[in-house]
Amino acid sequence: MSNENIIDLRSDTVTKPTPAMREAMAAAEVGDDVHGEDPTVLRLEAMAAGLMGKEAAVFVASGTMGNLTCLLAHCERGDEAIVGSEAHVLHYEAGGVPALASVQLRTVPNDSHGMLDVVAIEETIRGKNVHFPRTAVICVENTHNRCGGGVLTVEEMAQVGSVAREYGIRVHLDGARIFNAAIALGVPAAKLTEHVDSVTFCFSKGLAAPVGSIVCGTEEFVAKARRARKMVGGGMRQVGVIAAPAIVALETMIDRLAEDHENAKLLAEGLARLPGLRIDPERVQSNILAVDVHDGQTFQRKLRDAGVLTSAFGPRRIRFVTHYGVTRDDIEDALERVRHTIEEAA
Ligand code: TLP
Repeated sequence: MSNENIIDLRSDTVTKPTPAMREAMAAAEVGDDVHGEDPTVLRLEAMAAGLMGKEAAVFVASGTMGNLTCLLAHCERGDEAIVGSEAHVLHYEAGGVPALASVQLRTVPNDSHGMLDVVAIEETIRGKNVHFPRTAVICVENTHNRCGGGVLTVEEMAQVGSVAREYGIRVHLDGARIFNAAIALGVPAAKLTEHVDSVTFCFSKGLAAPVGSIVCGTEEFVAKARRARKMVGGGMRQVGVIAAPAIVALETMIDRLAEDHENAKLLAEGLARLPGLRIDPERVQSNILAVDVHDGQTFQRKLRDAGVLTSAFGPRRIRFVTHYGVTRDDIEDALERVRHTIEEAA
């Protein structure tokens, strides 16, 4: 099958830069960013900090590097971080936090849209005892990838913040898709970060920039994260060439995420009507769909043969992600191909 015929719903990470991004890359003013001399990076960091309502920001290579540098900055060796049982940092970051930060990850269950039970958090926070690790930070994720793109509300973010404050613990937000959450709720992203000490978000997912994520927090925290970034080899040089498309992403790509959410709804409604697929369209809040099937591997293979690419959350749970590279017509086409695939198998 030719590439044009493939509908790639594996992830919003597959998005390609827009023409305006490519132009911005070619024209970017650059300098040595490790010396703090890249004007484009400085501009991007100031913009991102402003959008998150934080004092400062540091540009990093990826979402994984964002989470790792934040945990390095929040924790000491042997500390514990509370994370959701479905957290990206737990499942998909190659064990980097325990391996490289010497921080133990302790889970509390995520509910179906990704919220952590605050009573469970309280019960998990360690008391003072020579035997115990120190609970340093609570990590939340919004939107929540493995919880089907679930969105945590401003109130839910405040609840986590309030329990953390009560116990003198920091909160880190993996906001890889924070703007999807903000658009879904119709609130400025800064409302979702009011109660967190650090947030990382990605330019290279639904915002379609080719590379990069950013960490935001207080000046003091960002100075620590900047040092941690250097430690893990993330000090970059004339990096304005990749900061420039990230600026274009912030300027032009946030509002259009609503289209991805509409397409995800449309896809969910269509899939829900097909035999053998279980998904509740009411629960689709952003651009990620989790669909339950009997035999995920076979289903994925058949869809791939029909030119529809998906990814898997597990042997019986398939993920579809809508994004900039997929139009409403593509969604209708994909639904038709899924329907045909299921009919053929029957
Ligand atoms: N997620 C990727 C894969 O790693 C699974 C995807 O295709 O969705 N936090 C969250 C919530 C993420 O979804 C991701 C990427 C990251 C962090 C890591 O970002 P990168 O890939 O830039 O390291």
